[in-house]
Amino acid sequence: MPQRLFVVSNRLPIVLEKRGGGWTLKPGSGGLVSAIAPVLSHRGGLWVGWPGLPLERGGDWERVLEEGYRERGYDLVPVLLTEQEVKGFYEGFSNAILWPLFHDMLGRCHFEPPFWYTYLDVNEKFAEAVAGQRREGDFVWVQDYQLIHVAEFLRRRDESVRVGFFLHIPFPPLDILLKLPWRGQILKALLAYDLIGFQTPRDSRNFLTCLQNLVPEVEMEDGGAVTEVRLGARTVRVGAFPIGIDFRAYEETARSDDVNRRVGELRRKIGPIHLILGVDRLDYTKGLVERLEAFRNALKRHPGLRERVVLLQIVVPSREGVAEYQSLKAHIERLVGEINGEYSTAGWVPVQYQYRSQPRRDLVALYRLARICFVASIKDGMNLVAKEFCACQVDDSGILVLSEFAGAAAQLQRGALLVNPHDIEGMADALKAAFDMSDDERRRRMAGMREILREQDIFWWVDYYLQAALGTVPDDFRVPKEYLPALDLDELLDTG
Ligand code: GDG
Repeated sequence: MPQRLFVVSNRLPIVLEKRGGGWTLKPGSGGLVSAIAPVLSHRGGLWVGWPGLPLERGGDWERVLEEGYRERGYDLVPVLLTEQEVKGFYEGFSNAILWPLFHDMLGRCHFEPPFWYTYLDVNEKFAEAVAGQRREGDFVWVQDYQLIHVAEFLRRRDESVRVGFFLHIPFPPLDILLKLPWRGQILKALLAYDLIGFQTPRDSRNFLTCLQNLVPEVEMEDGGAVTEVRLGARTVRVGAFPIGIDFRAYEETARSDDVNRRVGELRRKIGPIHLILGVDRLDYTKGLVERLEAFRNALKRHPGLRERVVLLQIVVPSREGVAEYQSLKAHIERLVGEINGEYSTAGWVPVQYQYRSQPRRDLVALYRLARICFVASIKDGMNLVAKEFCACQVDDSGILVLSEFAGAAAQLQRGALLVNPHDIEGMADALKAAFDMSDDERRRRMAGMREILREQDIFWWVDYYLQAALGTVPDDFRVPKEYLPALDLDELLDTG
């Protein structure tokens, strides 16, 4: 009997909706669900998470949840949260403290003590839900920053629990982590895991440096892909496991008749204009303002781009209850208006802006149609949009302009045009370089990126993480090299 797997994430991988008198249940979308679901069905297991809306025990929804998932070979275990808990734990500690801090945005943190206590209470609730179902030999895999303390609460009940963690967002450097009033508790909570997975070698290094400096008693042994950290009786393994996408599924959809038809329709509508595409959740980490400024700068300094390119920026509504996100939306909309006011001509509007989620088929058609995908994150754990764009470039003809501070830069550094999102002119010049790039170079770069992403897809990621957690990391595991820009020595030495 294989060991059962428990996946624990803030949200359950479903969408539960009240329709008329009853409930409907839809599977959640996204690579994580499609990669983990087969492993769960095969090993047997459970997915523990919040259903995403305020619910009470004993309602019809419970039957719908149970029946909907019986045939899938694994169970869903809902953790119910009150409105006050959602405010303190999710909107508060998770999204107004850890999210901005881990993205190096100290100024956006609201270090309010009540958020911390609610975070602990809710993490304990999640741990209780796991403990209630766990049997000896099961492996518990906790996902992301909302649930850092789950292992600590689990170990209080049973020291022998086997539990791993994966952080989807970046881990900050020492000087930033030090600002967190609860830095010691967070580090201690992470040390309760058996395996900690980060997106990139840089995140893993940041974590290890924090430990070395703040807990000098730790011993570390660098084992290549995985570093072993020892503190007293505990051994914690730490490594970088860059998350992938379901590459083949994207590629297949991009080649489908349906998408071909849609691409044809869109191509007829836009004519010979080159499409620059941005797709992001509304978030200050995604560099939306910087991207618009860079596009404006490109139109100003490279007039040859006028009437030849359009920036289509799709922004998916997110965390709409938070004031910071509302003012970001207003800022973006003002900029779009300004750029269009300055540069539009009869028949050409330079920025198209859509504030809504797109059906997946339409998104894939846009990924395929775009000549340039423009990702300008100020900081990003990985950035799946960059990878999805490459998977959909089945003709190898598009160019990825990618922020150096997206985790994806480590894997895609040879193929993408890497940019610093704080360097508006640098980004504008990269757009121009992308526009002028020869067919050969475009194809060579894209083909290289597609090869990496095809191999290191989401199934590879799940497999390697679980192998590292349950056995050993195979010898052929290739850790991506950290990306660091090569500065020009002549410029550095030029004292002028
Ligand atoms: C976190 C980390 C890390 C977007 N617009 C539409 C749509 N999407 C889908 C994309 C993509 C996902 O949303 C966004 O993923 P990202 O990776 O870009 O960003 P986060 O949501 O911030 O994710 C990130 C990730 O976790 C995984 O570890 O990469 O760094 O921040 O899959 O396709 N999907 C549809 N319509 C849209 O309009 N259907």
